[in-house]
Order: sequence, then structure tokens, then C-alpha cells
Amino acid sequence: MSELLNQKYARLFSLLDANGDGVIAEDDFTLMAGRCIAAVGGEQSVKGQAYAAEMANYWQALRESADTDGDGRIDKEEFRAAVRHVSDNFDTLIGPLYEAGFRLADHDDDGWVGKEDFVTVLTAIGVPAHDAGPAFDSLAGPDGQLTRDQLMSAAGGYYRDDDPANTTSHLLFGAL
Ligand SMILES: [Ca+2]
Ligand SMILES: [Ca+2]
Repeated sequence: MSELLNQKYARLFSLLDANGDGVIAEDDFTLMAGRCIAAVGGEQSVKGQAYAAEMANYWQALRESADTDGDGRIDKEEFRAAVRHVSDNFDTLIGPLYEAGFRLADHDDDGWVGKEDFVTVLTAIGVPAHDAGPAFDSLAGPDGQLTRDQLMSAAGGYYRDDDPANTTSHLLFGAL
């Protein structure tokens, strides 16, 4: 695996370990989903519930691929060994989570996400605000709005692209 992918997966691991105890487990996903949904005031909304459901699905997929010793916790080594498989199945295993995340961030449901809404969700998953703002600027079009397709393209690139030139997707979750 390339050093760049290693760096990105290490960044993902540190974000997914939402409670910072050094392993990824179900409680991290519950915590992260709750933070995101609360950040946009979506506790009672259909799309808030959809996002929570997709977080749970992602955890199940990750657990099935990564938790080789079956203790319900994924450490850094298990994550590194498995995330490539999960990434190769991005469309089915990860894509739906980002779709749900986009809808969650699109608070007025017009199909566009502005910078403030994007930064709100990214900071809720643990990305520093000083990274989330520039990440948006590099992703969004000149009109200052992000589309679903732009997000999905960047998210797919984050998990799979190891060309160092494509900094837009590499910096999606902050500096590496
Ligand atoms: Ca944890
Ligand atoms: Ca919108």
C-alpha cells in the first residue's frame, strides 16, 4: 500500500476512534453519529435517522472485514489490513454513508451544501475547523456550493486514490 493511502487511512482511524481510546468499536460510531445529527439539529428527522442507520451499517461492514480476532474492537493493524477491501467496495459499503451525510448537511434539502453546513458536519466528526473550511473551498465550485456528485467523487478518491497530485480528495478530512 502506498504511503499516501497509509496516511489517509491513519487519519480515518483517528477520526473513527471518536472516543479516543485507541480502538474502533460500536460506541465510536454511536458517538460520531450522535454528534453529527445533533450538530445539524436532526435528532427527530428522517434523514438524521437514515444517517444513524448508515453509520451502523458501515460499522457492521467494517467489523465483518476487519475484526479478525472477533472481540468487537478494531485496532490500527486490523483497520489497516481491512480498509483496502472495504474501499474496493466503496459503492456498496461506504458510499451510502456519504450519501446520507450529504443529505444531513443539506439542511434545506435543495441538493446543495454550503460552506457553513459542510464545516458544521466535518467539525462534528472531528476535523478541525481550520482544515474543514479549506477542504470545502477546494471541493466546491466557484458558486461556493457543493453537490452530491462532488462529495461522492472526493470521498471515493479519499479511500482509493494514491496519486499525490489529487490533493482535493486527499485533504477531505484535514491535513495529513
Ligand atoms: Ca474508540
Ligand atoms: Ca442546501
